[in-house]
Amino acid sequence: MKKDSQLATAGYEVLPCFMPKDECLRIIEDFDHYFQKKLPEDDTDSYIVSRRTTPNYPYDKNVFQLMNYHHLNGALKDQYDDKILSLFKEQLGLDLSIASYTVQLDLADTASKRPFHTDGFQVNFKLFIYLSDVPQKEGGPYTVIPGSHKKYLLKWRNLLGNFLSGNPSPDDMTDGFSDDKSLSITGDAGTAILSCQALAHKGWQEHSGDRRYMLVVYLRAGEREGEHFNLGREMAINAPMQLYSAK
Ligand SMILES: O=C(O)CCC(=O)C(=O)O
Ligand SMILES: [Fe+2]
Repeated sequence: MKKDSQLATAGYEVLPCFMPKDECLRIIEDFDHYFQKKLPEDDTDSYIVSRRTTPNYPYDKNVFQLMNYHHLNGALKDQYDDKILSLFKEQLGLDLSIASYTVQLDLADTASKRPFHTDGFQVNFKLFIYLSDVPQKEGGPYTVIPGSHKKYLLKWRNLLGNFLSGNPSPDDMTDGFSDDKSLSITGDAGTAILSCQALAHKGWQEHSGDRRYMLVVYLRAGEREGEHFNLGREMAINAPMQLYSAK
């Protein structure tokens, strides 16, 4: 594993102008169609996850995520798979595979954003691409504590604390990880963020401005290529949701 790249040392890297703005807009329109008018057909293996009515889960009530979007947009993998995998290979020396392209919508929310957390306890990676402009903190930018992927001791302390307090979200990182050490990554539509999900990270909690759309690309180890991806399927909505009018 390479040790000196920005992604390896800081845990994230920002690449402006990664996706053309017209393509970002097309994906937003696509999302809005599936979300508001006609859900993806079951046989596409694409579905929209919402935690709005999930019992005993207090977070992210205004987040909606279209999973396996690459099954609905055939061009995406051809255009981006190699580009994304070679970026991670250059930065980390790792052979990864792409598990899923997903589209995430965050409506404004200042009450239920998930706090700092890691995505599980294994090292894994995501690529985020803002599809709408996120020019300031009111837009709910992706927020990280640079270098925190290496704070092993502190992370174990959080794990233990969550266990002892019975926190149903065991990878929350609320102890010792604070906003004053964080960086909120603002950027225009098309900005990509390569991210190690062992970082303490979250969407900024004072999201009072425009809704935020982003593409979230899930990566995993190269040898897991082709494994079925069904994250959150049990929380899939079963009817379109008319929550806003188009832009
Ligand atoms: O919405 C965000 O900015 C954070 C999303 C997140 O925590 C994740 O994708 O793992
Ligand atoms: Fe996360």
